[in-house]
Amino acid sequence: MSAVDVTNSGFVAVAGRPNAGKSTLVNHIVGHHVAIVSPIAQTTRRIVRASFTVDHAQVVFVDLPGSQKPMDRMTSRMQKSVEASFKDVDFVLWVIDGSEKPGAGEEKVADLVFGSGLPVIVALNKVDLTKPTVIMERIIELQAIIGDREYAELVPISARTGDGVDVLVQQLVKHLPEGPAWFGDDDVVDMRDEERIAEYIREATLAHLREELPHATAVTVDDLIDEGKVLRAECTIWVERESQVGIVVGKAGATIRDVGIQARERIELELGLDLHLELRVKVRKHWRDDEQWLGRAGL
Ligand SMILES: Nc1nc2c(ncn2[C@@H]2O[C@H](COP(=O)(O)OP(=O)(O)OP(=O)(O)O)[C@@H](O)[C@H]2O)c(=O)[nH]1
Ligand SMILES: [Mg+2]
Repeated sequence: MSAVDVTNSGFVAVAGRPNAGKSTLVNHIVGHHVAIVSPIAQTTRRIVRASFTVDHAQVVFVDLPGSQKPMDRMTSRMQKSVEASFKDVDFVLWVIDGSEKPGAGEEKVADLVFGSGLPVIVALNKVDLTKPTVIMERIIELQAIIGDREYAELVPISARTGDGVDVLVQQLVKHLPEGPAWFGDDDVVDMRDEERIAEYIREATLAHLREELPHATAVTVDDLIDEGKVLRAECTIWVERESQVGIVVGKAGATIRDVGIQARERIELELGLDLHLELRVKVRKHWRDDEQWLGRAGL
């Protein structure tokens, strides 16, 4: 780790409903595609910690899975990891999809983030999809949900276009306590290569699969072999039923080939290496409810 001259630093839990744009926002601020993103809810399954350093200040973002009612052991573990993460952070950045009227889901997240007892900064996201007059309505609706609970700041932003993100970053930095650099100049994200590879492959499967299938897939890296000029990764895309294997493979192998191409391009770019990627598809019945398997797969 190369030294960074930092006087203020802190950990920020990035919380909110699935699809609010938490990971998109973290990627935008840290300037790297560290967290996978998709239009499908529950994209983030494992917590990603990523750092942003500016003017002697370092913000460590803790990008969380979206908060929602658990449906199986996996989603229940995800929700537990969200609650546990609040113990290790200095404040919460609550990201809200401002293109939708806030409802019962947002009320539950409000209880969660304010229940943490931590200072809360609110980012009203996706303002690129929302007319200025509607943004004002959203803020009023949100204030009704928040009631007399206090938040530190509320900043309208677009994680996609970057609108308002500078203002948000200024607010985050303003609230940082004194502290050292937790991340060096060169390490933006705290994940091992094999975890990142598994994530980028899953991101590519999310881009190519429809409906229920994305939730039924998981990715493991079975072997990473340094072959000198290239890194060879042998990976498995897990599904829950035999009938799903053919869907992931696609006609004459077209789908898995496209998944492989997208994943390899992303991995080579982000990890700065040449990759030889081997993908296979296997069935593991009910893996989403198998605690031991989830633990081993890092979920
Ligand atoms: N138009 C628009 N789309 C956005 C914005 N931010 C995020 N998105 C899109 O919203 C979708 C969800 O984004 P993610 O960053 O994966 O959302 P998330 O909150 O991390 O979702 P989970 O990991 O499932 O909890 C993606 O299709 C993003 O491209 C924004 O500011 N404007
Ligand atoms: Mg996410």
